[in-house]
Amino acid sequence: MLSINNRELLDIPIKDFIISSEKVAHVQSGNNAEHALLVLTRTGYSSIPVLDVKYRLQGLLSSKMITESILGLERIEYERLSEIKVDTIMEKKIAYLRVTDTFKRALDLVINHAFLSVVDEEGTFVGIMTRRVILKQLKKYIYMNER
Ligand code: 2BA
Repeated sequence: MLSINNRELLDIPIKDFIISSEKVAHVQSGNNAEHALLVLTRTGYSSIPVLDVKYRLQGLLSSKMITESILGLERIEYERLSEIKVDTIMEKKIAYLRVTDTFKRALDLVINHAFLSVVDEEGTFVGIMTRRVILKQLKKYIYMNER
């Protein structure tokens, strides 16, 4: 059985593992669904953070949320995309991290979320922590302690 000092890893602050905001694709809550779909399609990500004009985290938007919003009875009503605002279709109740959180909280949350937005004390978006980054750190730590 693997014997590692769990606390050592779990207590590490997440600060060093954040993908900074400049590298993260996002949309603004006031954008329309057409623009949002363009961003999601161009970047290839299935869901991205929604921010307000002051860069505060507002929610999460996925292509599925957009498709559902234009689903008519018999057809997909693409012509409605430009009328729909992101803040009316985004997920508002989302899990997120604070910059001061530890690896343990990120690990707990990432089981159900592919990525977590990270905010500072004022709620300003500073970046994301992805499942990939968390798994990489976990793998590194396990391999290091195996030797
Ligand atoms: P997904 O878009 O569903 O992507 C799932 C995984 O597929 C990603 O895991 C990554 O390994 C790979 N992948 C998808 N699109 C990629 C791309 N354009 N370039 C490189 N690899 C890509 P993670 O890296 O753990 O990301 C988890 C989730 O975090 C992503 O889910 C996406 O929703 C979000 N994400 C990651 N990086 C982002 C960024 N720079 N901007 C916005 N959202 C991002």
